[in-house]
Amino acid sequence: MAAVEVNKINDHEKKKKCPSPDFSVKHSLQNSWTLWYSHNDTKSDWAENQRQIATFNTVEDFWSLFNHIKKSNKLDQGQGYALFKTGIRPMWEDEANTKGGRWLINLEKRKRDKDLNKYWQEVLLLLIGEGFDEHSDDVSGAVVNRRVKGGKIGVWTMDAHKCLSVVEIGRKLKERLFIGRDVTMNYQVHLDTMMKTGAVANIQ
Ligand code: MGP
Repeated sequence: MAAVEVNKINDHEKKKKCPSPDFSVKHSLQNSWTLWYSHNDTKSDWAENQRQIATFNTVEDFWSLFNHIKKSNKLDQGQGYALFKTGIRPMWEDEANTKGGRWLINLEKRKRDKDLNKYWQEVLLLLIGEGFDEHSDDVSGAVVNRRVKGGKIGVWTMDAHKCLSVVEIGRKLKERLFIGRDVTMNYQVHLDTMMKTGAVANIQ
């Protein structure tokens, strides 16, 4: 058989075995997520500075959003992003957060410039991929902030009294982000934070 014909048959066989992928098919996430943007404008109320940017529920829509927004370590001082399950506001007062708390990861300035966005991306993948396994339902969202002194990422859990869940979520974060001794990470109960800021009156 002529070489050209053999090649034609091979091409035909390859096409049969490996049909070209259908790029119009999107891959659904278990939850729908909403991205928020915040800025520290002391002239207006804190809640008014939280703005919804977009909502997505597929892997592809997540990446097209993430790849098109400013990187978290390039935000201006006082700005931040939050990603929460759709319907939950990124604030203590939301019903889903009132009993909760957050794992807070603090990065000093130099580490912020180098690693903040890398950590944030990993946290987002943990959230949308339900990477906290059976404890994923206890997570409401996460927040990243760029501050003068450094940067911080908070992973918010819905019930600070669910000790096992809180510990496992923290353990997973440490493991996936390769948190070392140069990064401080601790769990803060929202109610305590609210007491300190005087905001507790708003939810009683
Ligand atoms: P922040 O933005 O979380 O911390 O809270 P920042 O700016 O890094 O400063 P820090 O030194 O306090 O860590 C700053 C302030 O925003 C708080 O003191 C509150 O007044 C307000 N604030 C923050 N959060 C997350 C909330 C919230 O959920 N609800 C309300 N009402 N105010 C909030």
